[in-house]
Amino acid sequence: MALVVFAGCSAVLVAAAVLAVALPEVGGRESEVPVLAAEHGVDMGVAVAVEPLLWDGDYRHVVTSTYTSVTAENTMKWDSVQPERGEFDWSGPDAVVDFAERNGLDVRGHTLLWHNQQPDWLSGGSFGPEELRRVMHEHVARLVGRYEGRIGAWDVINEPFADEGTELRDNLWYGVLGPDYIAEALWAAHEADPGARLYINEFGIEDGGPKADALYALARDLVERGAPLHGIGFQSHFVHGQVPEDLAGTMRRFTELGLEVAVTELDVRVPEPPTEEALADQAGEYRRVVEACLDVAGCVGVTVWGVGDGHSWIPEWFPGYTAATPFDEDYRPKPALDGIVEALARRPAPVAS
Ligand code: 9MR
Repeated sequence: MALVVFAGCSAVLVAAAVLAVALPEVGGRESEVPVLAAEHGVDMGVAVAVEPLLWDGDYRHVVTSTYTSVTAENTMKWDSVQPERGEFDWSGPDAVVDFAERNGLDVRGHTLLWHNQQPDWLSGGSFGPEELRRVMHEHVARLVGRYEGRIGAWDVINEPFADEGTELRDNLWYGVLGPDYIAEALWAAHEADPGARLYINEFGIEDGGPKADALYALARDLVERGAPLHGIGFQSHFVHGQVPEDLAGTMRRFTELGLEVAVTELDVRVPEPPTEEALADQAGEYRRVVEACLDVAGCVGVTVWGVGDGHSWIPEWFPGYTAATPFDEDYRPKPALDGIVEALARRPAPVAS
């Protein structure tokens, strides 16, 4: 953007003008989010990447001024944490947890057992049940144990169901250990940190339907068997125009089992090019998702998947779609942020007892 500097204009004014261009609105509506979220007793979280967290002050500013919790977008996944067997890299996870603690943010741990982002030695290894069990227990014990008492909730199992349909996904764990790998991983995580809230995190369940029914049956079985399952994560990667009408209703089915729920990976992708109208509608969609969480007693919070549109997985994975987060590529708040604030401001906060 061209900046016209008039003769005689003081250096301070010029500096102020440059800052006004470079920084997101300080003290804008984003700063209302943490205050309102605290009144409701929920977290408003965001997925973070390590590099910009370390090197980009504007990125950090959005995180600390807007959100109350962080989820590591990639750096706590198996391929980052244990790239070679027995070699653990804590630099990324430590950076996220230290940053969160310095800034008074909660941390959600993501993720322990998943079919993606597994290192070659794991996905390509031909493990028998006993050895795979040992590998799983060691990874979970080291990772969860390292942050005992510091990471409040873990996505222990990520995406256990096939993309479509109602079958358990035929991943490494299922193939070698059978369906009980889920209970076993929950117990391993529980032993490593008895205070952590342990989740199954899934996508494509937000609107109810057969996949949600299958997850419900699994969750009920685990609860009945006394497994340490505490929550269900609703990933909530939505397409503009297709945000489900009754997310709260689907979440309530799970809270009736005594579980908590969370929206764990919210984004709403918009077709290119994003029009003003689409972004205005997207604001309403963000508002509705946050309202759904506030309307469910056991919903503990909403996490947005990406600090800004420049740090979103969407353009790479869904060519033709963009603008899925509440901040634009220059970290300027979008109407979606107003949607979040409106939801938090409109819904009455519970009266403290
Ligand atoms: O946002 C993550 C992206 O940077 C990675 O390339 C991708 C690799 O699989 O994983 C993305 O995060 C995923 C999350 O861990 C689980 N749910 C789906 C998310 C989007 O793919």
